[in-house]
Amino acid sequence: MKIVLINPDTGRAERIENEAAWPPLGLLYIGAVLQNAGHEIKVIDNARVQLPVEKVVEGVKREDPEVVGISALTPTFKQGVKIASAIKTEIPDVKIVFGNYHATFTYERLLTKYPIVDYVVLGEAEYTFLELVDVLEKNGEAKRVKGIAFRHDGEVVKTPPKPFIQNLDELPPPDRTLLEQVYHSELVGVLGSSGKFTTMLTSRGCPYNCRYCACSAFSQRKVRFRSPEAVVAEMEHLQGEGYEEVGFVDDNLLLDRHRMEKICDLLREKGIKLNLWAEGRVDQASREMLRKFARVGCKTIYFGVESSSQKVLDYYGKNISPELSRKAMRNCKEAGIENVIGSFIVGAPIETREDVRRTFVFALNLKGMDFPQMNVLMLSPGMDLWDTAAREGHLDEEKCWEEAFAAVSVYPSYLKEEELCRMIDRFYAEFIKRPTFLTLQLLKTMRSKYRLKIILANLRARTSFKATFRQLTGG
Ligand code: B12
Ligand code: SF4
Repeated sequence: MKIVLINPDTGRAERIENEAAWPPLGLLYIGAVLQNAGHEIKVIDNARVQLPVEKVVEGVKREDPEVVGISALTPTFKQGVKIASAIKTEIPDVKIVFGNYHATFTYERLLTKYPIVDYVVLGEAEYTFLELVDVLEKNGEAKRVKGIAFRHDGEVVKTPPKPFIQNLDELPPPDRTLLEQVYHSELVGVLGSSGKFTTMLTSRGCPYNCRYCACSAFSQRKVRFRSPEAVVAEMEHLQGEGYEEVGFVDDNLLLDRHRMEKICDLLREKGIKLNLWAEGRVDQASREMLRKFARVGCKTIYFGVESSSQKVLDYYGKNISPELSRKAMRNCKEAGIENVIGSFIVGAPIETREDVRRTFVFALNLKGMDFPQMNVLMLSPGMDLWDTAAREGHLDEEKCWEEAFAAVSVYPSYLKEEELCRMIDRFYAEFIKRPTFLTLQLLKTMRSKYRLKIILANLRARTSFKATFRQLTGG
């Protein structure tokens, strides 16, 4: 069958941070599995190419597919529906299938409100989508496919859940040739990678239960690991394909320290030289593992620091302390990781202005951290804080299910979203304009071939550091 898979844009003029920066890896996994079964696949990453709806539809019409799959995260859901409706108008017989986080958590309302959507694939989709396509091809009964939802006699029907893929090594690697564009990770308008960039994963799932994160519900806290050998074989292949930089997008990459060390050992043995990006928890930042990771090319690591207030960390269900964050940053510095980013979340309903300020002061003084990423706590379906808000009557799901909302606009809170955003703008300006920060980062950049290469890439692409600096400093 001919199948088009679409990663929609947000449809908003102002781009969400990083929206176009990283490839839609889920679609590339699905595409690889469907292709192996003989189907013909076209992927449109509209988050990247940002075409207007009519142009996307034109592209789809040219392919004349029997099935169109739409990836729906909360920020891209409404645009996904717009694109799907326009496609259905032009190709009425096409089957429209929605998947990914937002579709999985809202399938019932989605299928009730939007008759143009025929099926929702719930959760991990490679084999479920394949089975659904087979059933559609043979005019079989959809109810035999596990892990989907659809309308039947005016009712939304959900089939029994599909078990998770236990052996991730059996999956074919994601087919990155399905994307026409070259990706360079992008940060606030400047290129953030030294060369050709892609993402990959070494595991799926997370056993933790942070209340602001949908990964635990999506993976039902079940973790599955790829073997280090399979991970390294994929990286060797990527190097052979000319990739220079790889970002790991696992839910919880550093969970098993010994497995990480094994991956690093194998990368070293094979002489693989890629620049690597990773995300991790501060309680999984062992110095020995980080040392090995830095030695095999880990250049950038994001740590979820979240807050300097234990009260707020406990509210988030994060199970860490500010002291652990300090230690993780120290360990990264000692291990020689070049870019250490602390990711923070402010705007918990229980957080006062003073709490937020204390977190800013903490970030300003966090030794070893190169840059902070300060986020406002947003709620979307699938998160515990979303479910709690609905249960406690702070949020009417019937009206709100299609969008994300700042927690302070939902729960009774001390602060308003606009004030938080203003505080964050001022914080960035203060952070960046400190002479100590500027001097240290300048020195680090002058000593780092990697950073200099990124600057060169930006000069070649004529991006504007000035505009980014102005945006970050509000000036
Ligand atoms: C990499 C990443 C990004 C990248 C790229 C996103 C992309 N194009 O996939 C960047 C940096 C751009 C990004 C940005 C944002 N992200 Co993000 N991101 C991730 C991350 C870490 C990994 C995604 C990934 O590649 N996973 C690996 C693949 C294999 O899994 P997958 O995408 O889930 O795909 C599987 C299924 O979902 C399903 N599926 C996926 N697509 C489709 C389509 C169809 C048709 C079907 C049937 C099935 C299906 O099948 C796939 C294979 O099993 C996830 C968290 C996570 N660990 O998953 C968060 C996550 C997806 N991001 C999230 C958020 C909130 C954001 C931002 C809003 C952050 C921000 N404030 O700016 C933006 C929004 C960008 C946008 N345009 O929507 C949330 C989404 C929550 C939600 N309810 O939608 C997540 C889940 C993180 C979280 N903790 O909650 N993100
Ligand atoms: S924030 Fe990280 S550790 Fe917490 S549940 Fe999400 S993926 Fe797991």
